Amino acid sequence: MVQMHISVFTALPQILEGPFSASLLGRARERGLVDVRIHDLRHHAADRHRSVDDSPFGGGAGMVLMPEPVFRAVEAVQPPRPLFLLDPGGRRFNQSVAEELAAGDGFSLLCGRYEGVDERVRRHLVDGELSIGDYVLAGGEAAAFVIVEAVTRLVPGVMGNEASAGEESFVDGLLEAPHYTRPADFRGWVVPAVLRSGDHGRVAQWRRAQSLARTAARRPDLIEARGGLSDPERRLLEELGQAEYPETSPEDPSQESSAP
Ligand code: JF5
Repeated sequence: MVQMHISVFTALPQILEGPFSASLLGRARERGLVDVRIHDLRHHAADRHRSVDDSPFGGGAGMVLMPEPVFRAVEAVQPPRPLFLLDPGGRRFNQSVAEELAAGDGFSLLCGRYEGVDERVRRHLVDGELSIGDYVLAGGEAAAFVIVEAVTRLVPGVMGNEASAGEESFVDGLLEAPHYTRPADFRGWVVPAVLRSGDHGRVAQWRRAQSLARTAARRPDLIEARGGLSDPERRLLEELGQAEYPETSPEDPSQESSAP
């Protein structure tokens, strides 16, 4: 078994402790599949007030994360590299980046706070910067959780069902087909008959068609990114991908919804 090592540096460890201990990730940590460590920057503060922030040179509102506690924490821990600063200006995190990180044996994250992080940290301590999207958070902790969850679920053994992790949205560049569970008729909204047919070949074809139709309708950029549709995909989409409920027909009144 190859354990994945992740270290997260933060001034607010309480934000991450709960999320990292819950659900599949918590279970994976207990089972020793992943080693996720949270490091409190305050423990590495250099003054007796345990300060981690100070006012900006040049003036202005807010506070800046000081270099001293950050350098001291990282130097004391010698965390797995690469070490990434979470910042909206970083490389955009997506499924491909998650796969890259999951292929390695570990990495570390530094959560910014306040108005920003002293530039010396960016220039002389971290190996890169990651962004989870174009919005501003109060701190990097929420972004750290997104990245840790997206990466660790790709580690073999972390997910309950080994097949699931690789079978979803973005793994082949498409959105997922609709999912249904019991009851077969919920308030008059029925499950497409093909999913109850027991014909695994037809189910697989229908799902593929629905994935293509949904992606073409909602995220045409994803279709573009995979180089458009192949001829067989185009035919499949025309045949099965049109309606959300292709099984519904006047010949089959059991499929008709009576809901408004
Ligand atoms: C942060 C100073 C970083 O806001 C973010 C973020 C947005 N997308 N990806 C990351 O990070 C928090 C706050 C203050 C630097």
